[in-house]
Amino acid sequence: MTSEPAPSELLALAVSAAREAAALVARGRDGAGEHVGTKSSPVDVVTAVDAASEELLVGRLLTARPDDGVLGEEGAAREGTSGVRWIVDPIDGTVNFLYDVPAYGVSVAAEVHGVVRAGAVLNVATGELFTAAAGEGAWLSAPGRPPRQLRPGRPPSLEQTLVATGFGYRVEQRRAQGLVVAELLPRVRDIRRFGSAALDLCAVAANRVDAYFELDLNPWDFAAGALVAAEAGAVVTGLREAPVGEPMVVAVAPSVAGAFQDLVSELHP
Ligand code: LIP
Repeated sequence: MTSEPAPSELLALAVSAAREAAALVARGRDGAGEHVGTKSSPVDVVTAVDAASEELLVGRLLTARPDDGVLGEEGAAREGTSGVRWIVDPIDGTVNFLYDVPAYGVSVAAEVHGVVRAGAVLNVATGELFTAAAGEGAWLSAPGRPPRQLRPGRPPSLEQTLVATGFGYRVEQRRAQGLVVAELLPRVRDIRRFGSAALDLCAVAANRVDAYFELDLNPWDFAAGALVAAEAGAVVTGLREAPVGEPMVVAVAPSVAGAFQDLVSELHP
């Protein structure tokens, strides 16, 4: 029985692979619109850069750790034998990438026997790197600035809570999600829709928003960002205390966690 790798060792590999993939994504930005396909709907886009980034990530991770498993947004799926599985989003925020909106990231998480133990989210446009290793806190490294440990905010009430959210790609799903936001907006400070679940979760960790919720995400959207938020000290759950991602991801500053979870539950009967 091989011993479990240290979270810090997995994080170092995640960061190294994410940096290489981010450099590839950055090089592909100006030609992003040249090879665009769609997936679940006409607005669920995938570019050739998404696929190339995932291919690079899988290659780097499995070259370094050939017995690991992997799951990626663009189709990478491999069972491993080591107990470690990499969960990767080659570009989270693909629509932002396509429009050159500076909020798209490479997300790499390492799961050990089903529990995420290390995560890295790198905003390609800004160079901001959000990292977390289990039990070691969450950190932000930004170009030209010293690394800082992340902590969520402490909003005093729901009315002072800035909330990020996101929407699916299917019309009926979006109609229902729009109705939820219409009910939620008068009861919180304001809404932000950045377009990347991974960066939304890191925003909670970095006190850039106070809460985030989103339905029907895929594991690659939130695996790394959820660890960053949790290691920063945010409350990270699913809907009504279900496991994260079932069927929703909720991340919220502890000072309003109960009230916000009650509000989200009320709006999703
Ligand atoms: C995106 C998520 C975002 C969600 C978008 C989309 P993608 O992932 O990060 O939170 O609202 O609909 O799913 O497709 O850009 O990798």
